[in-house]
Amino acid sequence: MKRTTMKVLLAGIAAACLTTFSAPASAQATLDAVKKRGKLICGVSQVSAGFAFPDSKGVMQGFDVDICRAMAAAIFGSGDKVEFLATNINTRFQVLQSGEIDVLSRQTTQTFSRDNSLGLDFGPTVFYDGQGMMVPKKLNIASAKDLDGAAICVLPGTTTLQNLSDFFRTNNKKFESVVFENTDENRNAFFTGRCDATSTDRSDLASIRAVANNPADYVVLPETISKEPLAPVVRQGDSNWRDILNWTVYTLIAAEEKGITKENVDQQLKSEDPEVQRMLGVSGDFGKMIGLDNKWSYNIIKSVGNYSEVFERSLGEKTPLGLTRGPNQLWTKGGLLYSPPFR
Ligand SMILES: N[C@@H](CCC(=O)N[C@@H](CS)C(=O)NCC(=O)O)C(=O)O
Repeated sequence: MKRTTMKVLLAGIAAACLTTFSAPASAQATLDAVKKRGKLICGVSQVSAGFAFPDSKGVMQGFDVDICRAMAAAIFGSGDKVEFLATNINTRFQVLQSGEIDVLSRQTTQTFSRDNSLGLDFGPTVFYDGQGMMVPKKLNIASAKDLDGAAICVLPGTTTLQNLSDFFRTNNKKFESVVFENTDENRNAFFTGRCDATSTDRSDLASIRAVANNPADYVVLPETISKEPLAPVVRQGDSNWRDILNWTVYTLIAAEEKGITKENVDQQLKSEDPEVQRMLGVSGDFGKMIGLDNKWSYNIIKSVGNYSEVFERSLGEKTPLGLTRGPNQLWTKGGLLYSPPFR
């Protein structure tokens, strides 16, 4: 091959690599509809302390709620342009499928069958959880393996019951499930002694314990019997919308990696770090590439802060839930949180 031909070819490849692909308008259907409506509709729980619950003024607060606010901020520049629709365990997927909500942000575990049979797509894991069991302290039970024959309060339509069956079968033990329709009933039944134990995601056990009259009356047993990667969910088939969800979550993680906080984000606009500049819209056109303002990431951080701020505000050690970061720590600190590069 002649040198000039080679040069032309390489220049062509380089140009092709750098060319930004702009998606056809129809691929942005959800974003267009949300922009036209002027607000995001986010499906959340309403009964889950730390994740999604109304405060004394009726304003929704919590970790899952902040994921919704982050998306609203990415789209509209304000974390308040969001309506929260209360969903429960049984309706959560239907309201998303039917288009009543734009995104579901609600302690929902990504599993193979949910991902591949419901016409839905999961975003990045926002909270790495696992199923645990909680018992009244007075029962003096030290391990889940001591629960042979126990009555266990659970919710239907969750991953919980299948995990319990697997765990007890594997350990050659039996249990009796006492099934309730919703968290309130489940919690009350457990608090009033109708079951020997209750079992759900460990984060949810912390949330249940946090609202007990005397949290110290209950202990969470040491075993974690499953993987429960909790992730927000969108409808399948709108890749632009899924990108907005994905990169909203990645912004929270990357902002923590880079030390960008709600407080210092304005100073960070002067950062000399090229990646910070691209994230915050100081250079490049990253917002435009996904149909948003170039300040989309700046707006997310200005509105809810970085991942650590979102976590500590609702779930951290200074909250009634008192959770440590555990696997929900940055990969650089031994955890599983990792953002692809803003490049
Ligand atoms: N992560 C599991 C368990 C979810 C779960 O049990 N969630 C409870 C705790 S928030 C809940 O949604 N309760 C509210 C309700 O009763 O609908 C799943 O996705 O199936």
